[in-house]
Amino acid sequence: MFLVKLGGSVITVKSRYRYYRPKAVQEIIRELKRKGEPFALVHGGGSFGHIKAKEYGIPGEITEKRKVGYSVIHRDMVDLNQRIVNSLIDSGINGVGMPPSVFNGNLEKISQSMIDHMEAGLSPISFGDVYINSQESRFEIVSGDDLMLSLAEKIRPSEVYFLTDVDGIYDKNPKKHRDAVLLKELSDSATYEHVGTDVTGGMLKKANTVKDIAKLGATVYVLNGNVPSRLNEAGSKDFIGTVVK
Ligand code: ATP
Ligand code: IP8
Repeated sequence: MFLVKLGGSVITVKSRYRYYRPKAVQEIIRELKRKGEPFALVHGGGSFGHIKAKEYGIPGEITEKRKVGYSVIHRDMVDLNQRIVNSLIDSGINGVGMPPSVFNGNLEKISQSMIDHMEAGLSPISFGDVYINSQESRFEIVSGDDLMLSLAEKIRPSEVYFLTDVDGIYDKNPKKHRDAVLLKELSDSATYEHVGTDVTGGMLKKANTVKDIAKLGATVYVLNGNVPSRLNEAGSKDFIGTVVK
């Protein structure tokens, strides 16, 4: 049993609103299937989530403008989720989309429902989403990385995979610095640059989440989702990516 986060940078083009990358998703699913074990998936928002979240100022207090934003972002995220569910079903996997907003972003409840689905032989796929914080009259965002941590706490998987559009975690942003070095293991001196429209914390948040999941006893692999064959090389000496134990 393993967990996978499909990064928004792989499944969408982050700078182009609602630009989906179906072939990238299909190729990842093919490799996941080859592993031959049950799995749960989480995906990020990419350009279906972050662009409108920034435009409408979500997270934030409930206002008329943000109500429009909430509705649009949730619609777009469910749309992205269902495109991936379609690819899973077309590949013979019993994928089931699970929107966190229906659980008011309660990580414990979402994770439990995902576990129930896995126990019934299904492959749940949840995602970063908007949700209502009714006590504080706010609209919030739960990130896919938060969900991954919560799920790992409950499921205690032996292996967890984070797929992004770069080879792993570098000592600095490889898209800005040509001399960036890929870290085979995490180092505390690494620096992280924020992607323009990202409202949830980017690679810095991911690096911290990865460390927290590894502390639970899992081996965490951060790898390039555009080269999904690496999913099946994890654990070998030829693996290209960052490994955190
Ligand atoms: P989403 O949150 O939408 O799911 P994601 O999980 O795909 O996105 P991002 O938050 O986009 O991941 O993080 C990947 C990006 O982080 C890379 O495209 C890279 O430019 C940037 N980045 C910044 N600093 C670093 C670093 N030190 N190492 C690796 N990537 C970095
Ligand atoms: O991309 C955020 O999830 P993430 C989702 O995993 C939204 O951080 C709605 C912006």
